[in-house]
Amino acid sequence: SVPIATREKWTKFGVKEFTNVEELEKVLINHVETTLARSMYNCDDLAAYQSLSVSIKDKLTLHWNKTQQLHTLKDVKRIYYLSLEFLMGRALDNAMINLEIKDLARKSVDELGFNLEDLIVLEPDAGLGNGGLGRLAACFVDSLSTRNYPGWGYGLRYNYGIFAQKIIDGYQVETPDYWLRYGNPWEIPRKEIRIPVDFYGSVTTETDANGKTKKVWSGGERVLAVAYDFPIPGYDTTNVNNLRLWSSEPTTEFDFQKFNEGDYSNSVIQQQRAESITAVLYPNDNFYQGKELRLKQQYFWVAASLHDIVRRFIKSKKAWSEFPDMVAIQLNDTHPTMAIVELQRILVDVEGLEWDVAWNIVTKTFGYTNHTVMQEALEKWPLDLFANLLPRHLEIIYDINLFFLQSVAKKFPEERDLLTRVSIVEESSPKNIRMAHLAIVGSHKVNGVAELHSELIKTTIFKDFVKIYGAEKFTNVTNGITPRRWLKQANPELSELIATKLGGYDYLKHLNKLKGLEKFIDDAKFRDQWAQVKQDNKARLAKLIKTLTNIDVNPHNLFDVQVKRIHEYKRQQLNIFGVIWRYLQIKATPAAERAKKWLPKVSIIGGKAAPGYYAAKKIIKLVNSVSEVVNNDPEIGDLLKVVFIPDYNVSKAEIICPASDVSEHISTAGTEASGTSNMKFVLNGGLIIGTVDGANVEITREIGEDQIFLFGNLAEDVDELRHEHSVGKIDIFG
Ligand code: HBZ
Repeated sequence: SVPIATREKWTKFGVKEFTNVEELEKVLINHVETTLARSMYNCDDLAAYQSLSVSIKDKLTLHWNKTQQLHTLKDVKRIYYLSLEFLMGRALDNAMINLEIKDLARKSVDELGFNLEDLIVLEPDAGLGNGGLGRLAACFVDSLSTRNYPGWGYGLRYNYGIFAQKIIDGYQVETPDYWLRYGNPWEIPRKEIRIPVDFYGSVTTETDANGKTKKVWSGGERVLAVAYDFPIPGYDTTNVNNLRLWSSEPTTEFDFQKFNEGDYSNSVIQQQRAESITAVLYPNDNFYQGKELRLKQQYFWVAASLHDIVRRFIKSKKAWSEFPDMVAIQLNDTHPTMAIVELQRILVDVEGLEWDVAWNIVTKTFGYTNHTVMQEALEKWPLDLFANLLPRHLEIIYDINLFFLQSVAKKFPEERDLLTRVSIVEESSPKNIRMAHLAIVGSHKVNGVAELHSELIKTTIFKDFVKIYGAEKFTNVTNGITPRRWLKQANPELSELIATKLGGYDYLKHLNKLKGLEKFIDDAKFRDQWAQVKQDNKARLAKLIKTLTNIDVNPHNLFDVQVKRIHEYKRQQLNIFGVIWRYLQIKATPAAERAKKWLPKVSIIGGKAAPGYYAAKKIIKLVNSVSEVVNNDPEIGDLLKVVFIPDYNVSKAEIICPASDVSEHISTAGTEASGTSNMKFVLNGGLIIGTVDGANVEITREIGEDQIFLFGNLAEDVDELRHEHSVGKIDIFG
């Protein structure tokens, strides 16, 4: 910090944040003329958007500084959420809402000649995630800030987010999403935070003066992790947390041997390889694909984040035994599991702690969240890939496994099969590292994401571990969504209507206050207003559909929506078969009776398929083909319309969720861990057609069975039914 004698000046000239329309106008003009080097003569919407964003980012930065100072001063325990995905969507509208300055901002930009809504839509989505898992991380950081937790997110700053989906001749075509095209006004580049991360190389054993041996890993390739910070505002608080995303850069060390050999351009190309680590988000959801670059991404991110966390702890000059009192690290799925191994490596190899002392600290620090029970989604890294990329880490994994298996053998001496089943190393050929097993062994708690799912992991994939550790290690933390974005931001009319009834917006922090609406159930005026809001939101969606697909839909007809990643287990195929059936039934109905018999309906489907997922892509094509036939059948008219919404993403979800009459959450029971869009739709007053799966179960308990359309088999019966199908006991055509 600066010399004490100079501090008076620092205080006197400290930056003041804007608090009214005029002050914001000044800041805006200042940014246009300096930061953007423009003037009133060439300030277009994009410049106005950028200037407004930087102005608000500045305000957040001041709050950020104070928050971090306070947390350091008070020496609080911090929670770190490690997620390979943060599906943030747009930041501007959300920041204005959380800071409660939207009206102020509207007035300022209006007085300077711009329209706020026109600026908001210029922002590209930060699409650094695939689906539910990534959006959950984004909702969590909002909630951590809102509830005044000292919580940081750690992730990767991909140059390319989830691909943009184009529909050409009914097929999905992927195009790259270079979201940083015009720069990113919401980030604070911390180019001075450059953390070296090593790969490959070899391990040697060294003996020190006291005869103690230690392992030394000399990496063969080094890259730098550079920090970019995203301030995360909370609602109705000045608490601003940090989302730190790492970007890979080459080291400035140069390969002089190559240089001397005259191979200058090749040695530059080598360096460029470093940048490829954070170039692109892997576009799979719920599917494991064992690519080396993906493992590199995982270790790069984990090593940089732990280095940062450990450095912050060391600054506090506390004893290592206090580490778990100051640091909690939550693993979003198995993607960051290497953090367990990396912390053990730092404590043992670098800090010189005894193995058991270190391991005790490690297991107290980590918690692991599981998001799926499906085999094809569980990460298993081939052992030889590991041995090559991270040789020292593999040794540590062997030791972790050895000590773990020894303890199991001691407790269950008669059960040799148990050892094979729970081993971190899968004795297959080739051998694999089972990341979920490593995550369980290295954590003090393991949670599922909805009640049914948390029960299922205990009775299926992690059954053996319940026997070993006891059931208390396995808990449930049902997913949630932030009501700030998914109600106030997505549905301003409804949130205002609710606020007038509940006497303010406190319910946005305490959703149980919505119970207070029950007493207005028979209030005819309130019900009319509610219906009108739904109608307005449907009109807004109809307009979006027209822009995106050129299809005209009547907003007075029933909107039946299914938007989520396309996956066989989510059963968009079941939905579209239902649509085909309905179409044929309408046609089979005598023309004069149709209008009486069939409720006019619009079936809306949207979502991205992983680029290599053949069946999912075929489902998209099928939906588009059905749409083509149905929408152009003059016999059908308005009775049925089928729409595939291209490029479903967070900002489109904000328009779609408030506009459903019914939405579909129809996965085969036992396959959807939780689902979170189900919550978004009901929060906006929509009904659910669903199976008894994921969080549908808890939603049903909250709202009552007569408020939801449940159908289908129970999870516990699915296996047997599947078996009966496969042996031909059930004749599906019979
Ligand atoms: O996580 C989803 C679950 O399918 C959903 O039921 C749950 O609500 C949500 C939040 O808990 N899982 C994913 O979205 N998973 C992925 O996107 C994913 C991405 C990369 C992977 C594996 C899974 O390697």
